[in-house]
Amino acid sequence: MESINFRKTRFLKAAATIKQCPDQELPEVVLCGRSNVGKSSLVNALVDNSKLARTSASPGKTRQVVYFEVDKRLLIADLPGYGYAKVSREKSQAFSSLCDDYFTSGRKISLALILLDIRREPSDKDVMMLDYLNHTDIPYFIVFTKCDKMSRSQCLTRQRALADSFNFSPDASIYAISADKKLGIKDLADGIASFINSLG
Ligand SMILES: Nc1nc2c(ncn2[C@@H]2O[C@H](COP(=O)(O)OP(=O)(O)OP(=O)(O)O)[C@@H](O)[C@H]2O)c(=O)[nH]1
Ligand SMILES: [Mg+2]
Repeated sequence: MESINFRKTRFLKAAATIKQCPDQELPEVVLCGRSNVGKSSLVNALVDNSKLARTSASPGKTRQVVYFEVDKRLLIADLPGYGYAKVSREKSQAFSSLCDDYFTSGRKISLALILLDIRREPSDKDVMMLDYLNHTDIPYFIVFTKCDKMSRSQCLTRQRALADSFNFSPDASIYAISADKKLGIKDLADGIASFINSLG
């Protein structure tokens, strides 16, 4: 398998509207999930650079689609989180629709990573997102985040419970990670690389 060097990642651009999104010459991997779930932290863990994507303890940090180009092989799109209520309703709708529109804009999405906080019940929006993806041919991985907040066995129990109650596609790959403790990051990077390689 041709390896992908995630360390060779550069910031490409930030887009506030679909129109500003860059041309797609490379396959695109999209990170989505509620605000504060750890999308930007995951980007930093994957590329082994704690300063590349901006993260914050208060939700709503990423307000645009932020693109990173990895090893000239793929784009990572870090989407604004959904379900962030503290901004004005107008603004919150603008972020949320940037996320929704993203999937219906006709943009080619090679792979979606759906991030779910291992400790929390998936929100209505998470469920809608999964339903939506199950009705499209967009492949997705489920990524449980913040697994350092639980013991390994608690984590496994939680993963099983969540997989039982949610409609994950039978062929969706499931990963459990901690961006903080760098757990499961190598596995996920390998999963993304082999997926990208399989696109030929
Ligand atoms: N304990 C722990 N905290 C994490 C982990 N990943 C992210 N966090 C924390 O969760 C908070 C939110 O992380 P972000 O990466 O900014 O989340 P985001 O999904 O990009 O949020 P938005 O940009 O608002 O959509 C920060 O305080 C992170 O330090 C993790 O693996 N473990
Ligand atoms: Mg973010």
